[in-house]
Formats: sequence, C-alpha cells, structure tokens
Amino acid sequence: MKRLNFLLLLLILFSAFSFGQYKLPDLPYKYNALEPYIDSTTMHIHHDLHHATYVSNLNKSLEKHPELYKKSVLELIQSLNELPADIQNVVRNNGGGVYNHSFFWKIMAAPGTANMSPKLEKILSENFGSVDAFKAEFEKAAVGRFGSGWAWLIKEPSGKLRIISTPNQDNPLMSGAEVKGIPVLTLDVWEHAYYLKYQNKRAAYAKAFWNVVNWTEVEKLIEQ
Ligand code: MN3
Repeated sequence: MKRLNFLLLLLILFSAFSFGQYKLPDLPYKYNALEPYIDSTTMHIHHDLHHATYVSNLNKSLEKHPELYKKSVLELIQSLNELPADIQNVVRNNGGGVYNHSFFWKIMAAPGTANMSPKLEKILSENFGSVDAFKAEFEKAAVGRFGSGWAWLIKEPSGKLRIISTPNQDNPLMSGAEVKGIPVLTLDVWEHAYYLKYQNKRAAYAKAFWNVVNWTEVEKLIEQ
C-alpha cells in the first residue's frame, strides 16, 4: 500500500511538473508523404530537429516564468509586449517557430490528395485575377524574402485575401506584426526547408510546393 502511494505521488509530481509545457506535434502524415517534392530526409530534419528545437527552446525560455506555460503558443505570440521584457525576443523567435511549423505541416498533404475545388479557384481568381496570378505573386513573395522567413496567404479583417512575407519566425498573428491577418497558407523559405533537395534554387522549391498544398484545409481556413 505504501509503495502504491509512493507511485501515485510520483505520478502526480510528474504530471504537475510537465503540465502546460509545449510538445512537438506529430506530422499529420508520413515523413515520405510529400515525396518527390519534399523528401523524407528533409522532413525528418525539419520536424525532428528544427521544429523540436523551437519547442524545447520555448519551454526553456519560460522556466523563470512558469505561470506562462498556461498560455497557448498563439496567446504567447499575440501578447509579446505584455511578457516580461527579458523573454520577449526569445518567445517571439521560438514561439513563432513552434506556431509556424505546426501550421505549415497542416497545410500540406500528399500529392493529389487535397486538390483545389472549383469554389476555391473562384475565390482566388476574384482576389488575384486568376489562380496562376495568385501562384505567381505567392512565389514572388517566397523568392523575394531576403534571408530566412515565410511567405503567407492571409485573410485580412475585411475578408480580402492578401499575400505577404515575414522575416525570421515572425507571422501575421503576432503582436507588432507589420501586416495583420489570419494565415490560410504558408511556405517556409528558410534554407533548412529545402536545401538538401533544391540547394540554392528557392524558386524551384516554391514551384514544387504547389504539388503538396492541402487545398481542402486552405479552403476551410478561408471559409472560417
Ligand atoms: Mn523551418
């Protein structure tokens, strides 16, 4: 009986200690699901090492302010200016890294499994002239982002769709974002996202990306 109590106590202590800490989400598909456009090795390195590091760095950055573990990652990055000054920057970079990658995995799918519906074609054409014009503008934002960052399709408060890019791990939901909006599609243009397969050819990576977009999810996010 004593032994059981001891085990229970350990279990309770363990849950209390780990409560609220951020965890690396699993990929919503297999590592090789996006082949041949995004290779399995890149997905392993990107998810298991890069994304995982943002998660552990975010956890570490809140160690001195454990009450903040109660907040969601989104809540943290939407209220950066309200956080203790000593952690604002580290939460911006690592909270952004956690949020952006979790979102990025969700808006991709195995080639041919989540094609663009006629309804979404119409929405994109209304906003950008045509689907091709939309893709060209998005690729331009991806290629034109100097250094590391992200290209985004966002829904502005007015409901209009807009293409932007952000540096580092910034995103359009963050407090202080230059352009605010709801992300509905994104492309990671850090070199770690494409260098193994595409080397310095970011434009080829941006073009290949169209084969693995989860258009069903994008449409759902636009309609929300
Ligand atoms: Mn990345």
